[in-house]
Amino acid sequence: MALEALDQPTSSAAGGCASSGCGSSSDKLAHLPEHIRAKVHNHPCFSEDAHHHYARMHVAVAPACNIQCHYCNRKYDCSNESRPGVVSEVLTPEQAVAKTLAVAAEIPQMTVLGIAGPGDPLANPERTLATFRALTEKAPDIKLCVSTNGLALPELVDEICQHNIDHVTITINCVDPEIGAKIYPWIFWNNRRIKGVKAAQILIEQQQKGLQMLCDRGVLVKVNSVLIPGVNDEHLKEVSRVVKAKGAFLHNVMPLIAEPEHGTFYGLMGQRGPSNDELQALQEACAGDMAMMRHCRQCRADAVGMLGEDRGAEFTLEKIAAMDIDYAAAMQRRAEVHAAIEANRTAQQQQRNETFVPITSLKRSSKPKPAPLAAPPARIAVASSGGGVINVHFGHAREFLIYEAAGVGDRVDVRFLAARKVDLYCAGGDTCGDAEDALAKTIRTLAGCTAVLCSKIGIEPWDRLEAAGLVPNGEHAMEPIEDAVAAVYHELLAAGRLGVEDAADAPVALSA
Ligand code: CLF
Ligand code: SF4
Repeated sequence: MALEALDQPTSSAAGGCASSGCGSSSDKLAHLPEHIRAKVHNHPCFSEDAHHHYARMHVAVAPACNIQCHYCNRKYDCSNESRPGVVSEVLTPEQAVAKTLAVAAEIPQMTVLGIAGPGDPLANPERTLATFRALTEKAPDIKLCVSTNGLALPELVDEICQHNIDHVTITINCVDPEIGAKIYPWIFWNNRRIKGVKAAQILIEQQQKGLQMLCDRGVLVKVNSVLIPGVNDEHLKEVSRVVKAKGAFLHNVMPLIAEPEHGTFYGLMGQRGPSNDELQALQEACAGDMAMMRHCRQCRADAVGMLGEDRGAEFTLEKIAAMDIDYAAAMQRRAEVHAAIEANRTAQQQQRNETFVPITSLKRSSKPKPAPLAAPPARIAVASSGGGVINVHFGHAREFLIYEAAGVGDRVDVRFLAARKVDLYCAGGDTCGDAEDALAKTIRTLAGCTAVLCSKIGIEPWDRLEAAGLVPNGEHAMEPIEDAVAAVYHELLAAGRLGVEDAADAPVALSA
């Protein structure tokens, strides 16, 4: 089952969108068979559009690991999915089930329960499978998901398939044992520690075997790869080609994060991670072979909430014990919330279609000329906390979503590129004392962007953004992101901010 793409890589919009190719995930997934669409439609990791609307949670039930990665020191969560340097509290399966039911009741848009650490879930099969077993029975409306290094996968595929698990992630950093030996110093295999190229070879064989078995059984497989400059950067294109040929659904290339304070081998030896541009270039290079995930947030092994947020502190064991959960009632409420979300997604799609205005109809000159062919791309940063709309004050943004808009023929293509985390610029109260510094960091994080869209922005950050060459914009609050990005792209073109010298040749702003 090899599939070409998950969401279309771009949507087309012109102050709305072109009548073809834009819109909600239902449209973006239209090329997929119905049973596949049903599996990804509300999975926030497997569908880019779904991540604006639905949440996930992880339960950290798996402490042990059966391999060693050079980007891990085991004090922290498994770095194959998690941002290095965070530590999750290990739960028993019973505690994990109680927590999942509590979160499902309190955050009804949570659709997926994943196990991703803090070690390798399949190196802890009893704990992982006991959790899945109980949740299959008690919360049948929650999708189950697991992330693994793949070493123990082939032996557990049949059992995984019995537990209603439609989504598996395998971290595959290489398909060449020589490269693997530079990433994995050892594995624990058949009660022995095996080192070097031999260890990497076994791991790779197990990963590929497990991938094939899952694909043969119709399970959707996402492949995570950690991009390690100078080690596997060039090689990841080959990885993408190989896993696609086996039937992997999605490839998530994540940046290595290696800091000396994490105490990992790479961190201590000064191995650098990739820059944003290097990561994007590699994603583009792999995208020719298969659909790429670009919205990963490298979550904690106990993350709770929308992908960009973490509400874990609301669900400590103490707080859960004090909750009285009626899950039958919660399921009813969850179904209602999901129906409302779907109605909202459909309405957003309809709005886009109705507001579509082709670039050629927005000319200032009386005689329409063709739009600048391949008008230059612009990166536009967006502050959003979900719902697919611009709804976060600049000073409250913890991350910005980076979109790229480009004029192609008579339309604007809008595509999502990445999420970039920032320090909170304004948390209110006394914490704003450090705002100056945080703002400087935010501006650095937004390097390469032309404009920043948020629901509101103060005068001081407005001036600082302008001084840094960025165009701040708070005029599209609560508008669908892709529509707003397309509209602002028009405005930038009309204002000559995108290198189109003759303003008469540029489309006018939508508001003109
Ligand atoms: Fe969790 Fe992973 Fe399942 Fe998602 S996360 S086990 S597939 S439910 Fe998602 Fe988080 Fe990235 Fe993982 S954003 S780290 S890809
Ligand atoms: Fe660490 Fe995860 Fe690698 Fe195990 S698989 S060594 S927990 S990063």
